[in-house]
Amino acid sequence: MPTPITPLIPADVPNTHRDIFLAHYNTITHQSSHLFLFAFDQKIEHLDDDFDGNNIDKNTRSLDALFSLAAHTPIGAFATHYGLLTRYGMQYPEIPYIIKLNGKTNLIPTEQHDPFSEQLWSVSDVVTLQKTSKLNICGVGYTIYLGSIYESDMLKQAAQIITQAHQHGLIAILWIYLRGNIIRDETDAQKLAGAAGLAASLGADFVKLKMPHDTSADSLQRIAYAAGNTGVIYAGGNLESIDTVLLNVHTQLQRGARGVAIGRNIFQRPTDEAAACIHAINALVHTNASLSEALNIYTEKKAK
Ligand code: FBP
Repeated sequence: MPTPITPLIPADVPNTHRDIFLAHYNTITHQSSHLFLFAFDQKIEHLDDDFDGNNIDKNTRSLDALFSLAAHTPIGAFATHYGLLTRYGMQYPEIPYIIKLNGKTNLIPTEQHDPFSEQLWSVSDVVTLQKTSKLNICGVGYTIYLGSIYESDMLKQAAQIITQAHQHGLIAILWIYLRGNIIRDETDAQKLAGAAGLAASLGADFVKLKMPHDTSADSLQRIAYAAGNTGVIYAGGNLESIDTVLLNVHTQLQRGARGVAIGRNIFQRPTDEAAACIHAINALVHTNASLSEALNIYTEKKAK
């Protein structure tokens, strides 16, 4: 297991909801305080770009196949938009869910207009859905584009969502991307450390960031320190070889990250490889496996 970290129950979680918060936290972290999110918000964020094309396996076109993959593999939680959950969640009630509450497409380039990702659903929508559906909804997610001229609007929405989520015993996760016409480098370690500290200041339980281009121990540890007791998890990015994916995850975890949030590097592979990839990442994130152990797990699971 990774070094145990006592789960922190934020002060804005009422006494009546502390056990519920802890149960959600332990579910999505497999009681390790480390988080493996299967990120699946791309249907809004990238429209159909990630679901068809060269090197993208055809199974990726089936939403049922993707929910089924999440249901039958050891992910920490499946992060998806509220609308998709209402359409597929009841068929896959065993999945722990994180519901993304805002979103925007990739049609308008940043050079033309700074990004603003508007809130589309509220925490109270989530709480109502949780009560009526009895689905295993463990938390909510929200994206901020730091450096956009609209960042103050997104900061306010994020702050309100985190507070309301905690009041209902839900985990709050921020996706923070450095993006806007003043941002020259989305992977600058100093600014990413700033984003990590900002997430802590808003009260987030986890913050998802892009990996800095400087992946030295100093750089990644600086970001982890800046986040304090908010867990830093890193995004996956474009499809890469399995060796590269597992090496990146291993390096991030060794250098202070508390997990990963990966989408395309899982779902763009054929189903057997995607499942094997999830098993290998789970071993790294939740059970502290070595890189060679994770690679062996991948090979064994793929062969089955
Ligand atoms: P991937 O692993 O597919 O990169 O997903 C991680 C993610 O953060 C998604 O949650 C999100 O849709 C996407 O990356 C955003 O990427 P972009 O930098 O293109 O906006």
